[in-house]
Amino acid sequence: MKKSFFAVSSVSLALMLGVGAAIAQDAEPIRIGVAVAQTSNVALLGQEQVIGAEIAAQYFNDLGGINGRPIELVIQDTAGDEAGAINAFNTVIAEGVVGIVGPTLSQQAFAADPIAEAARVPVIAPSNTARGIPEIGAYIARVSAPVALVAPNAVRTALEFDPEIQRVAVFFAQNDAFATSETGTFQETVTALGLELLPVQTFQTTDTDFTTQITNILPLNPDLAIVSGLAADGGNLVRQLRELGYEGLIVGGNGLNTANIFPVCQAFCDGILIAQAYSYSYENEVNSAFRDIYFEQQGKEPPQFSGQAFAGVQVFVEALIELDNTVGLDTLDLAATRDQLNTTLLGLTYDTPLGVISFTPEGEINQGTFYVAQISMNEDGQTGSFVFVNTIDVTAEATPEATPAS
Ligand code: 1QQ
Repeated sequence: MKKSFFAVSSVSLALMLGVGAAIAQDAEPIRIGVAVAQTSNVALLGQEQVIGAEIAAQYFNDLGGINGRPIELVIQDTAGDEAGAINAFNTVIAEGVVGIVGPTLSQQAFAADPIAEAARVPVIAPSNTARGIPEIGAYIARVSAPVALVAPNAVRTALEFDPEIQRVAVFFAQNDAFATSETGTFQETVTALGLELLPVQTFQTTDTDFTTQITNILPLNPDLAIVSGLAADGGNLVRQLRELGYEGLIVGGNGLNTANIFPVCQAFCDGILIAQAYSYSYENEVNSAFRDIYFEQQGKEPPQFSGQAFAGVQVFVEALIELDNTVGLDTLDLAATRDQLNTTLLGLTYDTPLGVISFTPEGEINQGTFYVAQISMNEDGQTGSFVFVNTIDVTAEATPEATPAS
């Protein structure tokens, strides 16, 4: 596994060497907003983000916080819709956060990010993978790689598993911006691979019965089914596909990328292929520490949404330390801190649980390695795990200088 110390910020090096200062007793905390879904169906995805962000805050505070000042997370529930995300963003901005990690869905980001943009508050999107997120504004960046780069890997892996695949059934939730973006990528991939795209089936993220869509498509004998939705709807669709007799491979999109679908599709979750932007077995110091803390707390390996939320907090922490070292946080008021934090964070390189990452000037993530996992359900039909079945190293092809020195 790759271990790169290339172009890591001085902050990362200091953290790796464990030379952080201790937090002073009376030091004023620096507030970072975490606005993700803690209620509604979207909490199936968002609750993993809270865990990742909290572990990051604990980890970096143990290393001395921001040069001796502690980080304080201001965690605000967005629930699952746009209005909830707008409310949460307004609340954390009013509470004086220097930046926001959130929201959970792209659908929410398109509504809430313009609030942060107008207030000049930097946003790190921990799980907004639709096309067009960094382009929302100058203060919007993401640590969640776009589906356009991540999702095709699952289809290619399905073809490696079964080279006989020809006819592909595609389902997507048409009321969700991410699912609409992701299905576009899936459909382009299917066509580019020379496969036959069967008539595309649409649904709503609020749907629970998919009989119509499934009975439309099963007579056409699909060899592969691809589902772009969220966790509850996606899990139910998978379950009903199997109940109605579909036996081929299933690719699930990022909305199904959580063990929280296990209670929904139960034994029928078995075998779903899902592309990943994080692997718990990635080897670097920060991921080992994150993985250990997560495992101790949760009794299982950390999932992608927790890893990305950790990385979102890490970006703010390391950029704040850099800003303190270069300019001095005590010389800046809140507005200037937010403004300069945004500029600073876009310029650094970070050694995170996701690997070494940086940003384009627009705030798009540069990330080198992606993965594909397959769900393996245990005999009880209730518990299971994500088994990593493929690693795709983009960095090795694109930027050879970023490969390890040793
Ligand atoms: C998006 C997503 C979600 C499915 C992640 C929680 O990728 O909305 O962009």
